[in-house]
Amino acid sequence: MSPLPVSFSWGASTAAYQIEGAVAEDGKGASVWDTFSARPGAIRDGHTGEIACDHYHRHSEDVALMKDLGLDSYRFSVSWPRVLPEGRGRVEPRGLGFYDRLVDELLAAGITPTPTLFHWDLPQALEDEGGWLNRDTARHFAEYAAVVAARLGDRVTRWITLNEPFVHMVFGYAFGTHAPGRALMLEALPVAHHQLLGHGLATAALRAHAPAPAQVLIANNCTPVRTPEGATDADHAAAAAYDALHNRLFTDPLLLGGYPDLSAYGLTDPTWGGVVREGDLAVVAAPLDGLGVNYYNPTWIAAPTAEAGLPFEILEPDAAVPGRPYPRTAFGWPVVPDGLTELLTGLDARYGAALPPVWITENGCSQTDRPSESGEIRDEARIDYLRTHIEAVETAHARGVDVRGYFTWSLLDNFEWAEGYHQRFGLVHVDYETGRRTPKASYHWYREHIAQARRTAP
Ligand code: PNW
Repeated sequence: MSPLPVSFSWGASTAAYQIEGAVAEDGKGASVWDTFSARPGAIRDGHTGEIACDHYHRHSEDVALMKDLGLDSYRFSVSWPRVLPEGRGRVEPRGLGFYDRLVDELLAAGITPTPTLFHWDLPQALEDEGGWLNRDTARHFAEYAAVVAARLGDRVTRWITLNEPFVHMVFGYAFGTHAPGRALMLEALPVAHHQLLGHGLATAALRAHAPAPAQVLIANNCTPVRTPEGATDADHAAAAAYDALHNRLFTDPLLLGGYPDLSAYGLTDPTWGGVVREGDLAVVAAPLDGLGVNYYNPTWIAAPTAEAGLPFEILEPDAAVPGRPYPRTAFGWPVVPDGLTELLTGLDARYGAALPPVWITENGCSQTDRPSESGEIRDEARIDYLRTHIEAVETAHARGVDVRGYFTWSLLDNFEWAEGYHQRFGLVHVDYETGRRTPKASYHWYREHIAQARRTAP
């Protein structure tokens, strides 16, 4: 396997609501996740992010773990309502101060801070005005980006605007299984455009307000779309329709300046009924310094069996690929490392020179990790997962894809959204009773992997 270059960046990711806790401390405003997790039945077993990993108070201990791990970069998210409790206007200095100190601690540990500005915790005050269904939210997002850039941008040089606008639109606004809990189905589509517009406006704001040159990325959830064996033309058409919604709805406007054909969804008006306005696409397509890719698994698609509804059907992997069961994570997600090579080489083939350097901004697996009697956590399946997915990145790199870094999801076990604390994705185990951190076997493996990659890199 051709090794990754010495400049390759090894990292780990987290997100504010999933780890910080301290949801009402130091003047923080409410976010949609504070509201949603208080809703009976919204989250498995009524869990909330109120305390989470208590990272807000234990950040120094967590940075020490990252330093020991040997990370080059750490991807975290800034909580918008910590910085702007009402979503706009008044800045809360204590909230901003937290990230200021975190950045200093990371830099002192030799770790490149890679903040994401929006990882789903919209200020509730903005949700009350329509959230991402309201075009104004895009403008407020850019104002918030400017505030953060002015404060951190002398030291932070790599930024991520949004995390997974697709998953946020679908779970938050189409199905309602995530905050803000709206079930609008295809009526949620404006959420995609307003997030992308916000991304474009924020990109300009970061470049204008950060004292140091700002590299700007976006982190998309990407899935290679597969069809079952013996697929028909109708199955291939369904797969193309799914690809347009999950992947190309975001990468096409960002990289090519236009939306994909959405006629399979009954959308033929290029303005989406006035949502996409003149000049918007040029804002969205502001040149990116990198594309962040969050990869978990491929999606198998067939033609819909039911009348009406969506133009595709998502297949269970075992139904799509009979006789070859994939290993599953605790979440039930199939483990398919070659899907990551397929995804990366597919992006390269589709976008060519328009594809900026790629960072894997999330990749990881949930397991039911429990300390053994001796206190060790032997998460061998996670080690396999990491090793095979990193090899898949190496293969894509050897095939010419300009991939610059790999961030595993996640540094710590954390609040897994609608699943509460039931899914553990961390390299570090968190005891939610005591807050105690215990590095798992995968932590030690990743540490060794990073050290060895550095020693042997060309
Ligand atoms: C991502 N899916 O979410 C998020 O960026 C993280 O905050 C999250 O903890 C992580 O992946 C693990 O779930 C996803 O159903 C949520 O395909 C759901 C899906 C994918 C990503």
